Formats: sequence, C-alpha cells, structure tokens
Amino acid sequence: MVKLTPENPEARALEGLHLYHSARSNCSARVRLLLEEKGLAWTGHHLDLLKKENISAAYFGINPKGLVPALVHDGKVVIESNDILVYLEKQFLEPGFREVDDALQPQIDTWLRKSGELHIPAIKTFQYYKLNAAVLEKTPEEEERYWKLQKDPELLAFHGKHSGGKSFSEADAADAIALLTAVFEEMEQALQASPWLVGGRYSLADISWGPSITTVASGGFDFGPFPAIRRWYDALCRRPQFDRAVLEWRKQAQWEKLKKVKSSYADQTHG
Ligand SMILES: N[C@@H](CCC(=O)N[C@@H](CS)C(=O)NCC(=O)O)C(=O)O
Repeated sequence: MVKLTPENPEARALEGLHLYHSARSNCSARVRLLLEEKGLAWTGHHLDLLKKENISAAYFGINPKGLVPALVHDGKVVIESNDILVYLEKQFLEPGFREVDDALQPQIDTWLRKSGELHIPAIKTFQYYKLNAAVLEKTPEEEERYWKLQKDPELLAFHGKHSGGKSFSEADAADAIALLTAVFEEMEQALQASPWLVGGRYSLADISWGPSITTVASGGFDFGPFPAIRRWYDALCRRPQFDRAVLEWRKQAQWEKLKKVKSSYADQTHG
C-alpha cells in the first residue's frame, strides 16, 4: 500500500478524510462501508461515471488510473480500494475489523488479495458485458480524452474492448463467470462452516466482498447454487451500515432504468 502526494494541488491542500467515490461502484462501496463501520467523519467527492467525471486531468492528478475510489487523507492519497481498507484499519484502530486469531490473519489477506485480483477479469468484465458497456459508452470526445490520460496497459486493454460501440464477447463473459463461480465455491465452503468469511467474526474480508455481491447480483449472476452466500449476504444487508454505505447509494443510480440500456442488456439484469 502506497501513500502518495497527489499531483492535483487542490487534493494536496485537503485536511481530514476525503473520499472520491461513485454511487454504484462496488470498490467505492467497500470503502464507504468501512468508514461507516468505524463511524469516521469523511467528506465525499462524488464522481458521476455516467457523465465520465472521472475522465479529467484534475482527477487523474488524484488517481493516476482515473478510477474510483481514491482516499485523500491530510493531503496524501491512497488508491486501490482493498489497500484503502488496510490503510484505514491501521490508522483508526477502533473498532477493529482484523480481530481474528493470528493464525487466521492470512485468510483475511487472501480474501482481500482475491477481491483486488478478480476485479477486472471477473467482476468488471461480467458487469460490463451485462450492463455497463451499454450505459458507459463514451462519445468520440470522451474516448479521445481517455486515451490521452490513461497510461495503465490493463485498463487500456479493458476499455479498448468496448470502445466505438463494441462490447465484450461471449468468451469474455464465460471466462468471467468461470472465475466468479470458482471464487463463490470457495466462499460457499467458508460460509457453510461459519457465519462470516474468516474466524466466525465480521471482518475486512466481509466488508471487501459484500459490495461485489451487490454488483454481480444486479448483473443477474445466479446465486441459486450458493445458499450459504445468500444467507450471509442477507445478514450483511440487515446491517444499517451496509444499507447506508452500499444499498442507499445504488438507489440513486439505477442504471438499469436508463433508456439507453439496450433491451438485450435490460433483459439480462434484474437489479
Ligand atoms: N482495483 C481498483 C478498481 C477500481 C475500479 O475499477 N473502479 C471502477 C468503479 S468500481 C471505476 O472507476 N470505473 C471507471 C473506469 O474504469 O474508468 C480498486 O479496487 O480500487
């Protein structure tokens, strides 16, 4: 986890905790959830992804990948949502969400690592195939801005797949579903043995993965074969913190209802 001085002078001047985030973003939601759980005061800077508010030189001066979330704490920036969770956990000890036996700590780290590694190939690919590519289509002017600002090869390759009206292929979707199925099988096993992912206690692992379930469920992923995940997710949804940090924000951004969603996408979603 790296804490950097942002290029953007306005961000450098910020005091306290500032979160650059977006309503529907599962990566933003996991950070909002931890902030809620810890009862921390934070200032939000909401970026509307539909309006491509993340594609600006000013925002790339905060997160050089142009992604949400980015946390600015007293003028320094931390990016990568799972790194932000670990950062907040270290800075603000109480209440703690890594409180499991030392022997079980690596399991929390493994769930956080998987959450980060699977984001682009599994969660983001699935969701763009189902909905986002249609909703987040860039105008030629937005494309040009993006290709000038973005330097990250993985993101250039990812966004190249849906530029100019293209979309993700059936094969991309099948690969994403296979990755999701494999990780959900592991999760199902863990949750059949215990109410929470690690050590029987609500931890950063649950905070990281809960919002990802919200996202892929809205894309129509079938959780029928995963009863323990459904039970765990229902318990998460009953937490007022989850409601405030995740579900309430999504109500403000119901992309499925947008006219520009092609009927074939709308048919595939239920979120
Ligand atoms: N690995 C990053 C992924 C962040 C990410 O992909 N955020 C999405 C929203 S969930 C985003 O900013 N999408 C806009 C884009 O790809 O340009 C993290 O965990 O923070």
